[in-house]
Amino acid sequence: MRVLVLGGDGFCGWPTSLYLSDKGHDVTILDNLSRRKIDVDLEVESLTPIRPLGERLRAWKEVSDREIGFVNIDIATEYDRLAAVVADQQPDAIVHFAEQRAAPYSMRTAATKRYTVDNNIRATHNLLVALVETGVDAALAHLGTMGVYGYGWSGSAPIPEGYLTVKVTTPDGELEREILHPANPGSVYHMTKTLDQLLFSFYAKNDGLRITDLHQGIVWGTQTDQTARDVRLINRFDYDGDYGTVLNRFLMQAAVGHPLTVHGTGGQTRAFIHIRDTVRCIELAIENPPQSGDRPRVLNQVTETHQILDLAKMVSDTMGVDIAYLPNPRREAEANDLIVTNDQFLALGLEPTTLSDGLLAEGTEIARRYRDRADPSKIVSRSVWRQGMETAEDLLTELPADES
Ligand code: NAD
Ligand code: USQ
Repeated sequence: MRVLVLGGDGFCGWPTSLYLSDKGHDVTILDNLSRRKIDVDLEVESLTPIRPLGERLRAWKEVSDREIGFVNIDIATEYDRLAAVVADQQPDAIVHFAEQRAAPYSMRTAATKRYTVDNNIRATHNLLVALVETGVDAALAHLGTMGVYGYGWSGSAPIPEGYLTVKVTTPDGELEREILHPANPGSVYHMTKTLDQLLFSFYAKNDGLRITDLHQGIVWGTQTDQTARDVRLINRFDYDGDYGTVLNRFLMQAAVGHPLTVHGTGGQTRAFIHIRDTVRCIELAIENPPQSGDRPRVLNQVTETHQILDLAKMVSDTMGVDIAYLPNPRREAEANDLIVTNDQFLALGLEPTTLSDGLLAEGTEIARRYRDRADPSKIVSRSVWRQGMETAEDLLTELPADES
């Protein structure tokens, strides 16, 4: 298949590009490298020493004898170029990762809120319009998020895959309908993913676009079989308070001897998936697209759920670090149940990789190897959901600066 990977320089996009290339697909990355620029603005770097994209691509050619193309393009602002690439490449499939993906970053300032909405919504809409205008019948797989459903809305009822059956009482009796699951975003970032869903519904209905929306949980891990083949292919590992996600943050914090930064009580339950399963799910999604005329297919891309405090205790017990209970910078439920349906991926053949000592050890090993690159002042999350919220600032002096 000819595949365009939008956002192919990112944490999920890079290993996906390599995986699909390894499987014999003809891959072209479209990316504006904005994620690398945000690191510069935040004065932080991936814990792992990621190489410039050109070097990554040359290294991949060397180790695999396969080429991955690259177009440096802003999907959100360069519509004409995007449409020209789509028309020129005539892709069979497009994987859309190209959005600003950090909830704390999206809540940081007025500017980052506006950037997140402008970037994400325009990128998605430009892509949909480009498909309609060029008439290219590519299968589109978009990375959405479990966060569109919100947490705790339906108590202990399992979260379905995208659609909810509702009964409406009318004068003529009871109507049964399947509707998009009510959206209940917890951040400006998550809100953009709920807006994406409406764009997909419209373009699938109006133009027959074939769209799969992957409601992915929190991705953890770093390496895949492909990124591990050469140090120049190493994947990014975000650990800072805006972009680091919780389990990778805990592994890194343990490696540098920083108390584990549990927000609030740690009673929040979230869905997780290892990066190795992310790349496999993308392959399954583009190999099994919906038909033209179908509504968007929604797949919950998750393999397990965990409570944050349980994860912290697990890491604390194995690595001997303390847990710090910090004031929660977010507005979110202190505790929630979460049962998620992921039947469709299981039926398509996904064999879930679940949290295991081996994988945790691998993460810790990477974090230890590169711990000298960590800036301890960037660990605690300072982006707050509302001005005036209590933050961990007061506790910062009590946390060790660096015990590595
Ligand atoms: P990332 O920030 O590492 O990668 C995103 C890539 O998209 C970056 O390389 C960035 O430069 C590029 N990009 C952003 N805006 C662009 C634009 N306008 N034009 C061109 N390129 C642009 O993020 P990630 O962790 O790889 O996440 C990828 C996708 O998966 C996101 O849409 C995210 O919402 C979703 N997702 C991620 C996770 C996770 O835990 N990382 C979980 C669920 C869903
Ligand atoms: N948390 C802590 N301590 C930390 C960091 C986070 O207790 O040091 C808590 C948060 O308060 C939150 C939970 O852990 O309750 C998850 O936070 P996170 O930063 O790991 O994940 P989140 O902000 O939800 O976002 C990440 C990705 C996003 C993706 C989402 C999937 O950055 O792109 O969409 O996971 S999901 O959470 O399923 O919506």
